[in-house]
Amino acid sequence: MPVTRREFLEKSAAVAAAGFVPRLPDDFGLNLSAGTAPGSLVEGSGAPAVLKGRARPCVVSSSNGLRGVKVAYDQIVSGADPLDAIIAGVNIQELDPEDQSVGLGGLPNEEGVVQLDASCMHGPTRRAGAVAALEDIATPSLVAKAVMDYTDHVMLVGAGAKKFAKAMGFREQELLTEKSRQDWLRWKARLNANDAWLDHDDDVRIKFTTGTINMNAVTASGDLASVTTTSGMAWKVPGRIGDSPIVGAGQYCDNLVGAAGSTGRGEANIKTCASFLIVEFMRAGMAPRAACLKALERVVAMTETRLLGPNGRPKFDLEFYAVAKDGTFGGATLYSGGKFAVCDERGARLEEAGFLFRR
Ligand code: SD4
Repeated sequence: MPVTRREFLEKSAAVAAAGFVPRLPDDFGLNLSAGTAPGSLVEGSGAPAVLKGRARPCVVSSSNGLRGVKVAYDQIVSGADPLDAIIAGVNIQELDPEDQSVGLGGLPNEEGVVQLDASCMHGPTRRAGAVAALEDIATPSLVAKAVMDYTDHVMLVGAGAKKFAKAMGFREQELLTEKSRQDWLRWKARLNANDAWLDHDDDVRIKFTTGTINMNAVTASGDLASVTTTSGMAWKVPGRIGDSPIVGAGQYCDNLVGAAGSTGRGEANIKTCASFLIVEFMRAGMAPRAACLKALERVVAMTETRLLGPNGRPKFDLEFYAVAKDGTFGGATLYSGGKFAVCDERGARLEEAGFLFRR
C-alpha cells in the first residue's frame, strides 16, 4: 500500500530528527508494487506480444553498480518493487564518499558547489520523477522518487528541489568532501587565459571516469524500473543540467518493453534521447545490446564537428545499458574496453560491453 504524503512527512520527520540520512526506500515503507500477473500475455500498442510466461529477474547497471546490482537483485527476488530495489542499489554509490561521480563526495561545479541530478521511472504505474541541480542532499534518487510519489509534477530543479526535499524530511549536509575539494582546487589552479573552460588536464579528468550510476531492473513478473543519479560533469558551469535527470535521455522505462539508461557525455545523449530510443528499438524487436549499439550510431551521426576527431569519431565516450521485459540484457559503449554490471540467477558480475570503435 503506498503511503500518503502525510504519513511520509511524519515518518521522514522522525527519521530526520533522529539524524539519519534517508538510506533505503524501506525507511519510508514505500511499496508501489502493482505487478503484471506472472505468465500473462502482454500486448504493446500495435506491437507484438512481448512476454509469455515469467521473465528472468535481472538488474543491469553501469560498472560502478557492481555492489548495487546484487542488493537490488536480492530485494527483487524477495518480492520488492523494482524501483525501490534499484534505488537501494544506487543509494550505495550516492552515500559512498569515495565515488566522486555521485552524491556525497561528487566532484563540484566550477564554483566548488556539488550539484546533483537524478531521475527514475516506475514501469507498472507509468510514473516518473526527477530533480536537477539539487544541492546539499546526498540521495537525489530518493528525492526524484518523492517528486514522483508526492507531487503532480515530474521534475523539480535547484532551490525549489532542495526546498521540496527538506519539506519531505531529507537531511541537508555538506556534500563536498576534502578529497573532492582538493581536486577542485587543483583544477582551478590550472585555469589560465587560454583555458578551454571545460577541458581538463588528464590527471584530473581521470577522477570522473567511473561516471554516474544508472540501474535498470525487471522482476519475475516482468515489471520494470530505471534510475540514474549523478554529480554530473565535473567543474561544470553552475546550473548546468546533464542527461541524467532528463526522462528519455538519462533513463527510460516502458513496462511493455524494457528499460534503458546512460552514463558518459550527457550533452551528446540529450540530443538523441537515447534511452527512449533504445526502448523503442527493443519494441521493434531488437535485442538489448543491438538496440544500445544502434542508438550509439545515432549519437555519432548527431555529433557536431568540433567534437569529432580527424578520423570522424567522437572525442568523448558514452555508455548505454538495457534490459528487456523477458530478462535479456546488454550494454554498449562507443569505444572498446567498457564493462557493465549485471546480476541475475548467475550472480553479480561485470560483463564486456559491445562497442562501435576499437580504441
Ligand atoms: C552527465 N551523464 O551529467 C552525466 C555524467 C556521466 O560519466 O555520466 N559521467 O552528463
